[in-house]
Amino acid sequence: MHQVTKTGEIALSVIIACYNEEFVLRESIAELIDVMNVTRYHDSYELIFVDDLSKDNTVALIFELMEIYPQVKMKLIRHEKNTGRGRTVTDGLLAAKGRIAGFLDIDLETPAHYIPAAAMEIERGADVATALRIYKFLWRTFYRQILSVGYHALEAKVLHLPLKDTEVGFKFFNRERVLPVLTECEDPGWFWDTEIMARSYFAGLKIVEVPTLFIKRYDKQSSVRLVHDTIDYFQKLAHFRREAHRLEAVYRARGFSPAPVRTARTNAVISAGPALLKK
Ligand SMILES: Nc1nc2c(ncn2[C@@H]2O[C@H](COP(=O)(O)OP(=O)(O)O)[C@@H](O)[C@H]2O)c(=O)[nH]1
Ligand SMILES: [Mg+2]
Repeated sequence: MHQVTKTGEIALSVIIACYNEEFVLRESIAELIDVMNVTRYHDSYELIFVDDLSKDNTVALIFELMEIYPQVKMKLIRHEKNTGRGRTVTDGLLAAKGRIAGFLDIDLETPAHYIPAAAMEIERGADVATALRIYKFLWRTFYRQILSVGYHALEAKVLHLPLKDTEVGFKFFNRERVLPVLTECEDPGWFWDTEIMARSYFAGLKIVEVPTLFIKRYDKQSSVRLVHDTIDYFQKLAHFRREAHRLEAVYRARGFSPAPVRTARTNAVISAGPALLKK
């Protein structure tokens, strides 16, 4: 399944959506590059930074990182207006060159070492490999977990979407297969994550959920405004319902039914590292 990559060709694009990342960027990029360098993609990956008009020193730091790691292919796209996470990731995906392209939140709450596992699923024929967060139980994150479970129960009921974690900031795609779906997505913000997953599902793309350990950080503040963003989400979900049902009807009228969503075996995740190590 693994295709041979010609010298200089990009096999994997990692998009880093940046918004005020000064606090985490240097350490996270070091960790990400450490991971990439031991994979078979060590000489065929690119990092695409998309800055969503950060107010801190993120952009200066990106230029610095470009100098620190001259051997790593890096690109920077800068927004003139703050657009939100969805639009930011989209711009990265549109600029990506890799057969496999995706993004991960650069606070690395879903650690970078799951990238090989996600890439492996795409190499094996999945169109979308998305993280399925496994949380360590903590009272501090309990309300977020409840919200997350509630949201996905609602998604299943309202959108007929059988996915367990659509909102995670860690998704990799077969780039060519997802492009038509990507251009249909409308929401520029957080709801984009639901939209891309729903549209992918109803376009018949093969989705794999990869269980990943989620390590919540307490040394930084979340940019999610819990009450505001939750209300926003529910409104958008209600609004998107009609579109999801339309997509489902169109798809079924063509005689198809959506591909079953698969959960990657956890030991596949563990074995993905060595399997993808460079020779
Ligand atoms: N492009 C863009 N990214 C944002 C914006 N707000 C937050 N993010 C990014 O979205 C990611 C997830 O945010 P985070 O604060 O970690 O949320 P949490 O993990 O859900 O608590 C981080 O990489 C943020 O920098 C925004 O306005 N634009
Ligand atoms: Mg986070």
